[in-house]
Amino acid sequence: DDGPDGDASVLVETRPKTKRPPLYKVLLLNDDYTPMEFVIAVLERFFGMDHAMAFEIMLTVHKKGVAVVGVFSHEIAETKVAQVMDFARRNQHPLQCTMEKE
Ligand code: NFA
Repeated sequence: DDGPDGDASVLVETRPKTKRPPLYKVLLLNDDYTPMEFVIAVLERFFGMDHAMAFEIMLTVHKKGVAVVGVFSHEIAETKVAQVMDFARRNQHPLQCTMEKE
């Protein structure tokens, strides 16, 4: 950059850098006790899935142990995790929901 002092040593941006916020995966974990129908209801209620999609993702978690159920901004992901954990606790199911940076 050729500033007021005439210094030509500072790098100048060439292409415009569009700063995207980091995204977070929301994960649902399998356990031996939470009823399948409850997991389906969670996926419909908090992740906007239709019944067929919710059934499919529930089965993936059941068989593989974990699945990504959505990708969100940090704030939305935190809200989803809190909503699922609260709903599970209120219904006395051990269902676990976590988030991780993509
Ligand atoms: N494994 C649970 C059962 O057999 C179902 C389940 C699926 C739990 C997905 C948690 C997540 N009742």
